[in-house]
Amino acid sequence: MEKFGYRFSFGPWNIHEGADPFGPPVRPSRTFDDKLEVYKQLGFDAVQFHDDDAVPNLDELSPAQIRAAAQAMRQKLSDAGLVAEFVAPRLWEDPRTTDGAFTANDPAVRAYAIDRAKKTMDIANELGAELIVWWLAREGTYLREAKDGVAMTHRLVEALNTMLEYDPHLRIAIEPKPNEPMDIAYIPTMGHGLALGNATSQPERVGVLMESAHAVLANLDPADEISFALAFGKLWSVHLNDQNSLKYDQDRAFGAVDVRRAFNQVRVLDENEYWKIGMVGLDVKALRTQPAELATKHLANSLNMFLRLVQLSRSLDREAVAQFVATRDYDGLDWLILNHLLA
Ligand code: XLS
Ligand code: MG
Repeated sequence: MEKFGYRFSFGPWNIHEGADPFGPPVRPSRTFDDKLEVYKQLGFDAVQFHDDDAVPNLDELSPAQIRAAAQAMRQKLSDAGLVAEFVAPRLWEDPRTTDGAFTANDPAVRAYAIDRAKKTMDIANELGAELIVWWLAREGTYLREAKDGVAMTHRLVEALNTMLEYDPHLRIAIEPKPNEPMDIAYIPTMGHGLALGNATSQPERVGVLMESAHAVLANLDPADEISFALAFGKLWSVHLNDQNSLKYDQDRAFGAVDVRRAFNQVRVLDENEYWKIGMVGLDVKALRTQPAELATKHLANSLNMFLRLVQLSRSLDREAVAQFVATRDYDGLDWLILNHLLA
């Protein structure tokens, strides 16, 4: 498979059982080892981890036990010819974090969140991952009167500072999302993520991860969100997927809803040589109707879509584009692009 120098990743949660808020799992769980086989079969290079994907039940383990478990995972990865792209603290499932983690009103919960994030960094180091991802699932509110928005923003900065101080090397990529599970989240877009990073003690070590569905949920264009972060040298990872308008977070296969929107994400990444910068993460979910034995096609489809779109971006007649732009013939340009995508 010609991958044009790109490296691809996904998380173990992307092979899932199909439960939704209204119904139970529809497919049996697959073991982590079983999932590792899929990575290689489908041509992926790296695994994205939540801290407890790498070290289950880590809250009950000593620091030494955590390190040992992470070392064993690193061995397993290297035996499978894979690497770890990032580790993200899972701060949204523990009963303590019901009302937020870094932005909980209860100081004991905030202390737990920081402690857990430090453990995540230890795990990342043992796995050889260079990146921490901050998906701020419960940092927001259902009621705006419930939290002090100014204080909460400062708390997020303080949490980042504490982490940056705790580990002198790891970089942190903030993954913005405007809603879900919270009604309204504190860091909804790339702009918010970049501003937060810039307010820290070591801005050069804080960047962003752009997820397509999250941008769509914010009613923004994912390619523009990518461009904005790239312009500041801050796009350190992506979660490409798709989303059918402003609904629940769908994590559809990349390009499955809007091929042109997907094309523009790939075009912008490719024009800016993203393959030299970061990995292409595909944060996609199989449709709930998909039978268990067929429930990895969403990953294959997404990877193939990315590669097809790289080819289409590279074969686009750039001179014709320039001509249309020069004459402000944007309807002409529109047809050039549509025709190119339909060809
Ligand atoms: C959210 C992701 C999430 C992060 C990592 O979109 O699925 O798990 O990417 O925490
Ligand atoms: Mg994601």
